[in-house]
Amino acid sequence: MVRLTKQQIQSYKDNGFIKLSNIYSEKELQELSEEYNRIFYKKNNPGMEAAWLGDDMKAAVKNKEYSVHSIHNLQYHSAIFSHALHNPNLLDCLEDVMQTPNILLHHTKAHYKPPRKGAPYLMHQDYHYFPFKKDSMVAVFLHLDRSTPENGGLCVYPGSHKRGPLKDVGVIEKGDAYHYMDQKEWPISGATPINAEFGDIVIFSYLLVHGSYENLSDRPRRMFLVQLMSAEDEPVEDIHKSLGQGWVLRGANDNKKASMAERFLH
Ligand SMILES: O=C(O)CCC(=O)C(=O)O
Repeated sequence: MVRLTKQQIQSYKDNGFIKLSNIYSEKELQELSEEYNRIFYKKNNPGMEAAWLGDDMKAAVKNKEYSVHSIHNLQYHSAIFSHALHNPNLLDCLEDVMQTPNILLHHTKAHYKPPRKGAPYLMHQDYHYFPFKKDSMVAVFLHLDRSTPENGGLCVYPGSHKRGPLKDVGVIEKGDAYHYMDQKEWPISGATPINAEFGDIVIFSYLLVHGSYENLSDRPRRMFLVQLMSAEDEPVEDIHKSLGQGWVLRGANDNKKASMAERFLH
């Protein structure tokens, strides 16, 4: 059982994020790491390219080539990832951070930033991708490599979540929407880097302004991300419907309709 201290909960409230170690065992982390590599290698195809597009991205990388490979909904690819979603230490911490015993899955994804040309993520709030009425949404960012600014690690504007939804200046390119902040107002260079060891997680609010650096180093940067919401919350818009959305990871969802007519809805 891993419960957060009052100070840790307060730090999350003040900063909008918290970094935690020793949530997963060494054995679990090794299994996750090996399975991650196996899946990315076995399923490798050009459709996994997921780096953001647009002029702001080109400017951020000074017109160099950049790339990030992504697989979504990993629990549909391997039981090792479904198992990771049910980790009791993780769910204990999430209960403390989210202040609810009823926790639902929104979606999962993995970003593999290759060495030397790993794409940055411009500073953004996840809110704009999937707004919810009570802003209960958090991300769990599991580091599967030691991460620093050199290999494309995460960075944040601490406390920015308190300002609520901020102006989004993103673009739509080739039919996909990319949501991010005005990069002059919220430059990556002004953000606070989060240095993390293999296995560390960062839990952060979907209102926290965050991004990540280019990977110009000679090592990869792998991450697995789980997005979750409270069962007491509901979406503002009918968007971003991922496989497995609404799966109850802890507690119960008493708002879930039980009629036959709605059995195929998610
Ligand atoms: O992969 C990363 O470094 C950042 C990903 C991210 O911020 C996001 O998907 O919202």
